[in-house]
Amino acid sequence: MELTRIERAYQWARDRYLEFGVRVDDALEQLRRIAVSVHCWQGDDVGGFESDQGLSGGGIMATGSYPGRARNPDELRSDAEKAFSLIPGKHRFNLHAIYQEGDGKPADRDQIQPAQFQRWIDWAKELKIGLDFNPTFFSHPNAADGFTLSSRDEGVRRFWVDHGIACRKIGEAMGKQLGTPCVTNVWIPDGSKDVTIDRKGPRLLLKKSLDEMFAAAVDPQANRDAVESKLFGIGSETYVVGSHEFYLGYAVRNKKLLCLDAGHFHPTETIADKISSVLLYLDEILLHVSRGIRWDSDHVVILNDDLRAIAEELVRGDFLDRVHIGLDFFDASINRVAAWVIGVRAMIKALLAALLEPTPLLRQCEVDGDFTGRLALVEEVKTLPLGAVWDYYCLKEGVPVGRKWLGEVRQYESEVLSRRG
Ligand code: RNT
Ligand code: ZN
Repeated sequence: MELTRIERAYQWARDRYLEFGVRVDDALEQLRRIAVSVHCWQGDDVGGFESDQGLSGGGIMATGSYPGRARNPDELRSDAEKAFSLIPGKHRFNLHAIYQEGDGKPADRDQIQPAQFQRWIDWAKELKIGLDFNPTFFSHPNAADGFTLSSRDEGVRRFWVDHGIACRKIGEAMGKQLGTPCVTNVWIPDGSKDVTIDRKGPRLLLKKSLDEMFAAAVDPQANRDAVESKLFGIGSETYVVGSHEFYLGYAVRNKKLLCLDAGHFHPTETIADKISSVLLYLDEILLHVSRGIRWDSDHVVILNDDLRAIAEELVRGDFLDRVHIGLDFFDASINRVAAWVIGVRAMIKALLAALLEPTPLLRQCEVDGDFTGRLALVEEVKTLPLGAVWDYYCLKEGVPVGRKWLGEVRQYESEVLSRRG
């Protein structure tokens, strides 16, 4: 019988890990408590529901035209629920301001209110999940010239400051109603394509705008502010106002969360190595786990070395309570529900692998100067039966084991997604 096969494999895996001093049941108990913030924007190619123009500007781009994109909040919720039903554990959902849902004409960005997100909040309540939030500083006429919070046009700058304040209040409402703090993450596309003379001016303006935005009183128990840096974007190759140094300094001085996006650094630079440094100076951080291929391409996250290194850092440094794990990818070339499932399951698998690592043993080798042993054991650990533990976890969490989830996504595609125009 299927069930006994999975359980038998698990028993055997448990013994194998125990040989390395690892207690698998404890690892699963810890894993169960980790909530990953699943980004809404994989479901509709970062289009949002303000208009049907889709993603525009902002230096980010979704490529592909796989059919079945969610066209409205109900479809997005239904797709997300499908994905959640195929992912073990309890997670969170991460919204952007462009996913507002009022009655009638959408409110402009500086006017949005918690009311426009009440249906999302009620949905989250029903699912017993937390929400996270993001102001949207792109896909808008006031962002057309590539400058928002650092705009030299005072009216435009003010508009975006007001948008940021409105979003923090929405985040506060989400956090209050759901009983779990909402992380509201600020990312702006501001920058320029070519030779830039004044690199200082826009940064002064951005600092001023952030100060104004964060001056508005919002309960930190309900809403946490994060700021996300970037190296470059399409159309902002030469200069990005909100660089890593800019936001690292800002976050440290103002006690904000720093958001590290895996695609926002030089291609050989990994965010895994930054975590233990920035957490010396910051209480909490946010991750945007992504997969850049040659550039910040936002490919679906898979279980590769980079992902494993991030998860290992969180476990080895005992950082799980101080790091909010968010995902950030958008691939329009494959089934979008499958993209979510693949990415979130990969993240959870990476965390499981890290929790199953015989860290004390490896650390002891290191402390003893036994680098031979350290390298040898790291290689041995790689082929321990992670898959058997993963299957058992899925079984116990009541989600499909192995590739069975794909059958469910295919069925959903033929019954639901393929009927969308
Ligand atoms: C863009 C940033 C940002 C966005 C989302 C949609 O480069 O990574 O986080 O991907 O806000
Ligand atoms: Zn990001």
